[in-house]
Amino acid sequence: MFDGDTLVRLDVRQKVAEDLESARQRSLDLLDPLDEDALRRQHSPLMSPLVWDLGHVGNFEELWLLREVAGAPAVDPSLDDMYDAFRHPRPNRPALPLLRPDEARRYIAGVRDHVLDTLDRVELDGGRPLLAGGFVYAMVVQHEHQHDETMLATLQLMGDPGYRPLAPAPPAGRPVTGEVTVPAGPFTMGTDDGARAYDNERPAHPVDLPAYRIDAAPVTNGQYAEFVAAGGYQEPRWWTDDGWAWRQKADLEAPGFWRAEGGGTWSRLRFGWREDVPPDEPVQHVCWYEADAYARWAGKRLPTEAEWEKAASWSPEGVKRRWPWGEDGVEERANLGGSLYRPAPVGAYPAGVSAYGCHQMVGDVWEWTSSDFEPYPGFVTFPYREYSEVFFGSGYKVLRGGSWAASPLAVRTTFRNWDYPIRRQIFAGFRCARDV
Ligand code: AVJ
Ligand code: FE
Repeated sequence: MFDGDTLVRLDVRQKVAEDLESARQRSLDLLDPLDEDALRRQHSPLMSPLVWDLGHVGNFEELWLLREVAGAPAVDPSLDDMYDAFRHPRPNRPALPLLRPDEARRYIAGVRDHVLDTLDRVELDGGRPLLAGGFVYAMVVQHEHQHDETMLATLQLMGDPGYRPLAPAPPAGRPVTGEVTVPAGPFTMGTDDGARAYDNERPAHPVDLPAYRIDAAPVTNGQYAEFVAAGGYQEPRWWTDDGWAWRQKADLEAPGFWRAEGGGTWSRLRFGWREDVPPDEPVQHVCWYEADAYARWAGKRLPTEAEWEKAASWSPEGVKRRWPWGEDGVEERANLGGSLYRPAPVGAYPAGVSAYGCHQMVGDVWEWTSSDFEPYPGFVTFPYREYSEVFFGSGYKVLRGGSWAASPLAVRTTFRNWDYPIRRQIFAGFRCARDV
């Protein structure tokens, strides 16, 4: 006989083992088609060699689940140095004495075997906040999925040979136009979920917003192409001063990976293969400055992250939702998890609308907000400063919602991502908002 608590703990362990396993399967599958050179090379100075990501997820797992949780000795202390992201910034990583792909795979598999051996004996509810509700395990699973998304961004930047994953066709879209109005009033921003959420999503706190309008769907390629055709990249008045300076310096003319084909039509490179730009898909590979300029041209602005989160997670009845539509059921309701390898067209997930009527708030593309990455009132670092705290106040802009490449285990309506306003290697787009 098990009492209720024992049953809950058994479920948590089983879920942990499954989630670790599926994250690892995803990492290995992503890299499986690549030869040793493609894994070892640096495809962009913004990114790591793919074998570094692979070893790093295993080292992160070793540091937290073996050394910190189980008190195990280091497998090899030199690996801790090599996979320390702060000691070795991305441009320097190709010069490291990286493990060969087979060595990296063996290292991370060894760590994993040891982790699964220790899982039965770990005291999840013994009062250590790190372990409560399985937090540290969820953190390691999220970390691996985050690096899987990072590896997909690297693969998007890889030149020859193109990467051609097997992917089903996305579901059909349907027109979604216009805006929804979110009435004035307070909502609960962030969460107190100590089992999954990162420190930067906590604590839950009230935020009172005036009424605003927000687009019912992300801005599409077709809409963005109108901005380009209207000379948006030639008109400083749509851009902030910093944005215009960057547009000049980087010679921006259109979203990343687009090429003009004449007569106002565009092609794009997707994983190294050229194709027509699909007009109904949310635009991606735009930087914050481009998103901000488009919004001004359209007579609107970017939403603040509070506006984004209220439209995504709050209901008129005053209930906070984990997902825009409710508590579970991501399948069929959002393009997350990476299996499509692209955004789906606008309107493809009518069952995924938020209470206020916004489509595709999670999945498809990360959405730039107007907000800087800052701590919430009452923020407490947990469990390490280098996840969030060291990035506060450094000019990062917040992105919300997760892209097609993000795992449902690593996204929720309270999840906060961040990057510099010049960056467009991530799978980022946006929607607009305005005052009522
Ligand atoms: C939260 C996506 C900005 O990739 O830099 C991975 C996540 N932190 N390893 C990043 C992360 C440590 C982070 N982002
Ligand atoms: Fe990392």
